[in-house]
Amino acid sequence: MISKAIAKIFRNIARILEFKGENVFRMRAYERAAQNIESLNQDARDLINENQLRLIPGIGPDLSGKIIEIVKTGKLRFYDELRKTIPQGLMDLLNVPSLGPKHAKLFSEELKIKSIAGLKKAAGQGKLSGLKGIKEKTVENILKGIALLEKGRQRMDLDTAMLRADEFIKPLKAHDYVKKITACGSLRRMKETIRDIDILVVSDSRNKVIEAFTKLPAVKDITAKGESKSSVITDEGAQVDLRVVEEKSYGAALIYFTGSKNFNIKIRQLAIKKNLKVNEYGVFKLKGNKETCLPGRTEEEIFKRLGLSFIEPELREDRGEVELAAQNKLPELVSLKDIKGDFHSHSKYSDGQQSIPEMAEAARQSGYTYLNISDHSQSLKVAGGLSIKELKEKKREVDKLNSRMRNFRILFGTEVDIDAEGNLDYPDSVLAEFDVVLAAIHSGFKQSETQNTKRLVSACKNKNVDIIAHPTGRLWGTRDGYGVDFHQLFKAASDYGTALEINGYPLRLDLNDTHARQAKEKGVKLAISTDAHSASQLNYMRLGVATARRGWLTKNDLLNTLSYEELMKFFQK
Ligand code: DGT
Ligand code: CA
Repeated sequence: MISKAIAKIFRNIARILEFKGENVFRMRAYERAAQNIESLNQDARDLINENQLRLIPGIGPDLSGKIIEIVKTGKLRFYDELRKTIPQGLMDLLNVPSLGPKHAKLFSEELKIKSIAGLKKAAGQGKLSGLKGIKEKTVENILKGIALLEKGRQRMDLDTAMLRADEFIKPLKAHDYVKKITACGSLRRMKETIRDIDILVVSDSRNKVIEAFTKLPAVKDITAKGESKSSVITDEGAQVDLRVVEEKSYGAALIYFTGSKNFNIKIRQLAIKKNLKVNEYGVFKLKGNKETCLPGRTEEEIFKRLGLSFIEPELREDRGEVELAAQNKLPELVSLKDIKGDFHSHSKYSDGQQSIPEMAEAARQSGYTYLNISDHSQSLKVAGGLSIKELKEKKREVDKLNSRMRNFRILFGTEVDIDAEGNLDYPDSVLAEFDVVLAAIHSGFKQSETQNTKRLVSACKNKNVDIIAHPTGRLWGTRDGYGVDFHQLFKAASDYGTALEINGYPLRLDLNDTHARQAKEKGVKLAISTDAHSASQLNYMRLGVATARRGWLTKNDLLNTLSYEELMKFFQK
């Protein structure tokens, strides 16, 4: 079980307490604990040490006891009892984005709605609009919320999938009969969301592997158990498929199970042209009715046999990569080791969990040479936006810390809010004082595409703005991005030398792979960042880098690969 599962229970408790109109501080305490646990991003079993638990902000003796109970038993009695105090099915309704507790209560009491399916049906029959305070627009938003929730449940975000895969890969790797083990499928291609996790193992003892796999603590149900493959469901409802192959088929199996399906089709067609056959067992030469198996232990060997240079898994989507590999013209993709710093992080000054020195130390330990601490601006009160007076205090701290540090720079930054008209939340004279300014939309998502594009374009034009953060505003499972005319946005970003962000926060990944690739083609520079609200979230860089790789980006397309001096030159500071 991963810490996200505990966070979910705490968040549900907060929703029930809110629904019941109970002590608002208690509700917030659960909400905050959920946020903090989620951002730890680790296996819950590592969380069982009470002394360490108490170090998490917002976790006192009561909540740490509850965490230990969940880790040990997979359940929380307090939560189970609490759920019994609300009408059945209401918990589901409370989880629908855009459906507040007041409306959930109304529907459950007036229409006796007990499930999301029931809510959908009632909306379809026009039963909701008749109720007090429910307009047509409200119903439309509720239906959108349900669609998002359903979509979100069908697929996991990449970060969750990676953590879940680790719960299988780590313990299996420890067995001496497991010679090789790799995550395949969409996870290896680092797609932004994952339906099921595919794992490939090389072993001479298939039975032992399957037995060990199906007995892992993360397994809740076994849905298939054969000689060389098995499927299980985890306690959080994710499907994990395992395949065991012989050493001699490893390369072929790896290509096949990594996919994508369209990529595989392309590869097979190419093989046919060369009088070869490729499947999950190997490469075969066809001569009349006879097939000879050619060695296919590694992917490299197989690609070579097909006349292709190595194609990185992130590119395998049949988006032109096979054709370029045949000409040996694939771009050299950026990798994590090229990254010199992060442009988007929050400290305790706004809504982050840690102090500036703590964030800086974690960044330094990641091998970075700079970190931009981009706290929110004054209007964003819910996220602790900084007044101009508080900025002065922050600047003093940053200067003091920088004077003591060698080979590392804390960048004095902001994530300045773009208002409904496209104005920025600090005057130009204040913006000019920052090392790096990120501008972002945090409200007015429902404005027209034209207006939102205008807001972003006017931010690009401001000479103090260096990067547009999370340009589309989408949040997986919660809201789609606001409409943006990308053609205009890319043109403005390129004309005014404003970079666009690839935000690596797991539910954002914004820009996504396709838009990042289009931006690059339009001459726009990109900046990968994590939007970290705690030191451990600086790790989201791996997701941002994966998105950049899926967008075909090289070192030269990104600002993160520049040194501090080159960066300041680029930003004209
Ligand atoms: P997902 O699970 O929807 O996030 O995406 P994938 O790509 O992991 O898809 P999945 O789990 O259905 O299959 C894993 C890999 O197996 C896939 O990437 C390619 C291969 N594969 C599955 N079905 C087919 C198929 O019908 N034809 C071919 N050529 N390959 C397939
Ligand atoms: Ca899959």
